[in-house]
Amino acid sequence: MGISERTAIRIKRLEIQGARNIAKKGLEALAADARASKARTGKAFMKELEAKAKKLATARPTEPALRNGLNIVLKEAQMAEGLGESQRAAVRAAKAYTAEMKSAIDEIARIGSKRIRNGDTVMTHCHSSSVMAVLKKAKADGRKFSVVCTETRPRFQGRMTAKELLRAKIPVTMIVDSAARRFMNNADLLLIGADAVTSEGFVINKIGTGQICLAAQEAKTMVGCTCETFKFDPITLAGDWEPIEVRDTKEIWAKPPKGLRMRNPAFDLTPPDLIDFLITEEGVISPFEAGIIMREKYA
Ligand code: RUB
Repeated sequence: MGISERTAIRIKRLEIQGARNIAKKGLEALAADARASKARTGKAFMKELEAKAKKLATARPTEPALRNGLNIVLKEAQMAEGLGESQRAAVRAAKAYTAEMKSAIDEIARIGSKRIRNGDTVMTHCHSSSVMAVLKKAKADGRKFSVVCTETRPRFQGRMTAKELLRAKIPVTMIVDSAARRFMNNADLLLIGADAVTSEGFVINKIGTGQICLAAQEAKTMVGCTCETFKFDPITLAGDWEPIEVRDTKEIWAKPPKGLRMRNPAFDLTPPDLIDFLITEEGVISPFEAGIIMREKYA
């Protein structure tokens, strides 16, 4: 078993979490396997690379940041002439994509920090590395604010958020997911991450995001979504639905009573009219502009 297969298992088991982290680790794994490949011909190498990319891409279906990166690597390797050049092209493309991801999050932090004002209460859901980057940059920029984070059932990613904020010395209060509406009246900004954005501007993020955004609309609290443009999913432009991962119901209740039916979707869709702005590395935009950027980026 290669590094890609092992990484796919770790992604599936949620040992690697968050869209950005999943994409980064997935591409690093594919690059390592490409470098170490024992294939003897360019054709055999491509077959091997495609199979590994498929394992990674299907580990969690709602992850266009990973899928887009894998597609670029495959395309670059395919276009190169001969085995050695193909291997090098795959490694180069994976490195370039992860470097682009790094500069995108730095830019999002720089831009997003300005949306946090002194005295703000910022609410967040789940654990998003780009939301974390914005909050830490706002703190570094001298802003004083506090955060309310949901615990994020069933896997409690909110605990990762809380721990990271405590380490960064940003005041944080944790609430249960169902208390979000209760606390929304006192929030100035709801800041969420994204796993995917569709061509119509729907944001797909951790389950529960949609109802928290509804609570924000009711309370007239601004909603911002930190989102690198490589999370824009071109398959939606071509008409496909963004697939929503459905996880094992044991995450909800490990030993349920016999006969109980449960459902455990990992993500939900929030319509663009519930989101005031997307903070991308290209600037603050309306979610309704996602389709235009997607067309430019992936045409
Ligand atoms: C994580 C989640 C995050 C997004 C964005 O879900 O929904 O909000 O992935 O994260 P899971 P980032 O824990 O199921 O992977 O900004 O780090 O890409």
